[in-house]
Amino acid sequence: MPEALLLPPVPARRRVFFALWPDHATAGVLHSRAQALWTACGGRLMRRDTLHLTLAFLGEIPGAALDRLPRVAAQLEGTPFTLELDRVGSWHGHRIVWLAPKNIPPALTALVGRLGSALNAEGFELEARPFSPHVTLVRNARGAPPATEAEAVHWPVAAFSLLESVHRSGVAAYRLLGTWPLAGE
Ligand code: 2AM
Repeated sequence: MPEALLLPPVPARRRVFFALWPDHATAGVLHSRAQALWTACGGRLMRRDTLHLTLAFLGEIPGAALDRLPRVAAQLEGTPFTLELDRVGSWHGHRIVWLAPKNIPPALTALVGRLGSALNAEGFELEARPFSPHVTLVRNARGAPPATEAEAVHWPVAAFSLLESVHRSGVAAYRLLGTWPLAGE
């Protein structure tokens, strides 16, 4: 059989999004919080290596369009900031349990605004719904989280990333496509 036929097929459409990806220490703290909430609410614990905060969800885009995204990201200006994740909540009848910041840092709002404008200018369509920063910790939970206040998780943010949703042997995973520093305005 020719070698090319043995390679996995390249999907014509790719499911991608920009996100904040936690450093190792922050991911560890988020994971501990996720475990505590999962113990209280049941459902499906998000794996430590999948925890993130979505900035812009592009959905399924043609594979060829993917090449334009690194250029968009590299041109963005932004400043580093610290996220204080101190609010617990749930959506969709408690099925999605998340951690969010009570106060959204202006630098995060500015980054998401610039990213959205730059993506729109490149012809990418984003959802019109307002940005609601959160880290999903548990899915398919069976009950409401026990409290809405949480001791803050301090997340120092100095970069943002482009991710692709992939399925490996039926398990959802994210592939890192690129990371760009918030190097100042
Ligand atoms: P969620 O964690 O609240 O489900 C990969 O799917 C990431 O993109 C997840 O963080 C997910 O948010 C987010 N996402 C999925 N569909 C989305 C949509 N239609 N609009 C905005 N974000 C979405």
